[in-house]
Amino acid sequence: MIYTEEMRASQARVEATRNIRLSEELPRFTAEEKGELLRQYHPDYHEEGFAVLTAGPNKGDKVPKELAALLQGKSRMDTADVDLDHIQFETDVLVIGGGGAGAAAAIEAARHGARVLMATKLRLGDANTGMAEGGIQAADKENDSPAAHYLDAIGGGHYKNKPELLAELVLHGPEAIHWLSSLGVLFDKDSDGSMVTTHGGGTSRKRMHACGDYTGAEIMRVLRDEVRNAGVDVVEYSPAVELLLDGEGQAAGAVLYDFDTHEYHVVRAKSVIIATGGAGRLHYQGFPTSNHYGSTADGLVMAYRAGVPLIYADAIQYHPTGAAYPPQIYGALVTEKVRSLGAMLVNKNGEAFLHPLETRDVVAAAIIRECQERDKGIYALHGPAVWLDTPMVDLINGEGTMEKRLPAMIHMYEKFGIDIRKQPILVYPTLHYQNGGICIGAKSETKIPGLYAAGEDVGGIHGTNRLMGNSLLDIIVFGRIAGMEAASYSQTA
Ligand code: MEZ
Repeated sequence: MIYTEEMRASQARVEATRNIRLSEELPRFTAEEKGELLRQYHPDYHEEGFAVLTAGPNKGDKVPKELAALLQGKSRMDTADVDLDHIQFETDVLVIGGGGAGAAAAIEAARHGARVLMATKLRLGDANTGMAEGGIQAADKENDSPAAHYLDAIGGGHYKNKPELLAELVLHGPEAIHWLSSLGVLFDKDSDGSMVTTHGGGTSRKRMHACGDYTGAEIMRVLRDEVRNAGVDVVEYSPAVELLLDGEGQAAGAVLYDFDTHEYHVVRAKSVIIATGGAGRLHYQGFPTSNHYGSTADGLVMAYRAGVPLIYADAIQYHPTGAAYPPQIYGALVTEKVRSLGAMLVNKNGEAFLHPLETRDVVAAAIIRECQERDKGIYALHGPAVWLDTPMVDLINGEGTMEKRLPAMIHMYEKFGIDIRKQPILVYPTLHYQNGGICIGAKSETKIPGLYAAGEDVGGIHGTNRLMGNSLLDIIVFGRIAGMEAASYSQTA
């Protein structure tokens, strides 16, 4: 690894801060200071990155300009090439998207007696779910409760969360962990067999359940198998490009575009679930992203074009710690779990400038302020960055903790000759999550009869700022609900 002189000097200063312990004594912001930080430094507040929608159900709303162009652009379906009367697939439930939410939905729909077809843009399991690292939240410990989980999430979400969706999320948390365990997900356990749980940013209790730092990959591994076991038909490399409605305005299927043959396929379905994930690969405002290649807002666009409103489509989450060096992994996720295990964010002068478990929007804004305004960032080839003091994890929790709890991250850096157990790493916010999305009700239903949505493409559950681990939870909770509801709708349609 090549360090500039400045980086070497900074590293020495970081080492000098190691006697600081993660405690309440670290800088915490007051509510007023947080408000000011978010107003001035949060990337969402760069007005020039947004455009006002001039048509559709959210006419007049401001959304990222890249998204506005897609929502109002022309259809990706060339109508001249599509014969809607030529039906290639007929099914009860069509699930669009092969990530965690789509898989959970497909499994439940099949278990509830429906014929299920899943259409995926890439392969089954190619999705943000598999890239999720740090954990899944659920209030299933004695000192915790869904009510405490609710209060944390609604505070973190700036009280913008839709209460009925958040209630559904937290109440089903323990059941979601149980469901995943019953399918074979191997969560970390203590020697007495109880699940290990940790804190995340903005959580008042330790309720993060994890599988090392590859929680999403482990969940996706199990869900992928279960989709196959449940007898779901999977059509890969075939993104849906347009929804079909019948004469009464009810969901009736979708048109797929086959990447292999470049043909359109018409799917007729009695109910449809959109689970296409986020939009990080649109790289709003030129930000790097932690997201999967498939995350290009497909579901949002299809739903909007069919007349379904979006909620908080302007609320984007920047994960505070994207890798800022080396360039090969620029923007990749450095899990919040590192901070929950005690690592601190440290500026050029070796100062820990905030409590590392403030909520994500506050931490991201504080890093940007450190770099831009206070000139305490470190130049890291693509731009400024701050240190994340990873060796602190072993120092606080005992040698070997990193190997046990963060194996994937050690591996990611090892490839570039960096040993994160010995060297701090450089981080900067990365585009991570779409807080807003398709409007749904507590049964995952949209305003179009027979059309459901689940996962990162929906909005309202997390308000305008999601807490760590609540997304892996929502894909399971609302994916399963969508699957059951769509199956039962298809039986009446
Ligand atoms: O929920 C997330 O986004 C998450 C767990 C990310 C992480 O830092 O690991």
